[in-house]
Amino acid sequence: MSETSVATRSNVRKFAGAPAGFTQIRQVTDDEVAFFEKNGWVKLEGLLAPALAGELLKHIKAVIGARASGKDRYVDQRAPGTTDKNIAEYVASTNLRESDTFLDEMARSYEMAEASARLIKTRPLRLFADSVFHKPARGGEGFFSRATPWHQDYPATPLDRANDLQIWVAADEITPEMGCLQYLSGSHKLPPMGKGSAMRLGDGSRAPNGATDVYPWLLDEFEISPAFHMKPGDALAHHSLTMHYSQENMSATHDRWAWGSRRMDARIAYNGAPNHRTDDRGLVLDMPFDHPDFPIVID
Ligand SMILES: O=C(O)CCC(=O)C(=O)O
Ligand SMILES: [Fe+2]
Repeated sequence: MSETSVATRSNVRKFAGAPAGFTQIRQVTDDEVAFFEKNGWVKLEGLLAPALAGELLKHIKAVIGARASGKDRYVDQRAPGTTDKNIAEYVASTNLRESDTFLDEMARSYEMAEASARLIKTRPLRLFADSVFHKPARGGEGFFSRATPWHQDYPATPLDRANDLQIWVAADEITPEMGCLQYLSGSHKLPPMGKGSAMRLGDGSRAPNGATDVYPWLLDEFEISPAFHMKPGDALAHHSLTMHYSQENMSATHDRWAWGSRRMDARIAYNGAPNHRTDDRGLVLDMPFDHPDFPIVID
């Protein structure tokens, strides 16, 4: 842990105003907020104007390309010595904002923060992380081409309480067969039910479908939301306790490109669980993420 990464009074970034100029991001409506409250997810059609989605796609492809080629050292820095290809790919898919100013500004933008604050009715909010969700066209070997098993986001993160949400933006067109995110509507009222990677069958092997293999009653209790046809700039938002999954990308020709960013109640404290997004950044157990890497994005 480097001296400079430790959160001290002098290096804590207070809310200094979010990057301006993301006027191509619209605000959420009262109906969308009500839908989110009831279902734990909501579709935000045209959250980003198509031109901004195009810009987003350009930037995420550039970062992923640079990380895959090794030109960008992010994976070495965040997960030194990793030899597991899946872990390397997973780490490479997170915090693109740390390699790209445009993505950093978009992740910290007032507009994304305001949309998030309205949906979870919480202020102030901090940025937790951003991620790219790239499912290469069918035939891709990668871990992420496959179906994403049913999971909640909260259990995999070192947050001491579940009051945060992800906004998942289609950076390019995503047809239903390309693996749109789908939800168990209303499942945000569930307690945390285990990490996705901890979902095991009785014989100890990985549960291929995730939480619904271990708790099949979930599928009786909750309805699965449709696989939407997402236009570039359409978004889905979900609470960190909402169960979600996506099927594999069945397209033979089109990669699925989505960009997620996650904002949390700024009062949430660090619980110390290992996570490559937070390890060795100088976070303090049972204290808020009062650290420049987790900036307040709205007060
Ligand atoms: O894009 C996917 O398939 C998974 C996304 C996801 O799990 C999330 O946004 O939390
Ligand atoms: Fe997730």
